[in-house]
Amino acid sequence: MGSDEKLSKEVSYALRHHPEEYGLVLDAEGWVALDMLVDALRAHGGWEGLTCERIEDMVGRATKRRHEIEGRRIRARYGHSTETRIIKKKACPPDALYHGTAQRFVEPIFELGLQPMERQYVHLSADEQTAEKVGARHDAHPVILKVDARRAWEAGVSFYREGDDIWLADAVPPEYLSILRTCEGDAGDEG
Ligand code: HQG
Repeated sequence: MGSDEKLSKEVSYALRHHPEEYGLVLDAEGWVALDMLVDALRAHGGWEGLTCERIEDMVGRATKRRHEIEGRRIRARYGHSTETRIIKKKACPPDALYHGTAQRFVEPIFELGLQPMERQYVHLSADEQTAEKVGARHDAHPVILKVDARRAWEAGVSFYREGDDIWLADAVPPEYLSILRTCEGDAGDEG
C-alpha cells in the first residue's frame, strides 16, 4: 500500500466511520478543522510528523475524490456510517443513475429496494463505468443496475448530488430499478 493510500484510508476511517476514536466531532455537514485532524492522527499513533500540507497533497493527488478541503477544514465527501446523519443538499437527479453490485445482492435488492446498509445513504454513480468499478469491490462479475432516478425523485425519493461522479439517495424502491447487464469482469476499483 502506498503511503498516500494508507493515509487516505485512515482519514476515511476517521471522517466517515469513527471520529470519536480520534476525539473528533464532525459538524452537521461532516467537516472538521484540518489541524485538529492532524493533531488527532498524530496522537492516535503512527503519524508522527504529519502535517496539514501532507494531507493537502494527498487529497490533491487522489484520483478518486474521497475527501474535500475547503479553507482550513476537511471532510469525507461520502461513505459515512456515523450515528448522526450528515446533512446533504437535495438535488434533482438526471433521468438515469447507475449502481454496481454483487450478483448475490440482486435478489434481496429487488425484494427490498436499494438500501444504505451500513452507510447513511445509498451510493449511485453518474455513469456505468464508475458503477462497474464500485460493483467490482463486491463481485468479480458485478451487476449494473439502472436507477430510474428522475421518476423516483418525482415520486418523492430524495437524491443528493456529491459532485459530477457520485450521487447519494435514500432507499430506492425496486420499481425504479432494472438490470442493465452483468460485467465480464475486471474493472477493479483503485484502493
Ligand atoms: C448492497 C466506495 C442486500 C449494495 C465505493 C452494495 C462507493 C444490498 C452493498 C462507495 C441491498 C453495500 C459505496 C439490499 C443495497 N439487500 N444488499 N436490499 N441494498 N445492497 O460498500 O455502493 O472506495 O456500503 O448494492 O466505490 O458498494 O470507499 O456501498 O453492494 O463509492 O471511496 O449492499 O464506497 O468508495 O456496500 O459503495 P457499500 P457501495 P471508496
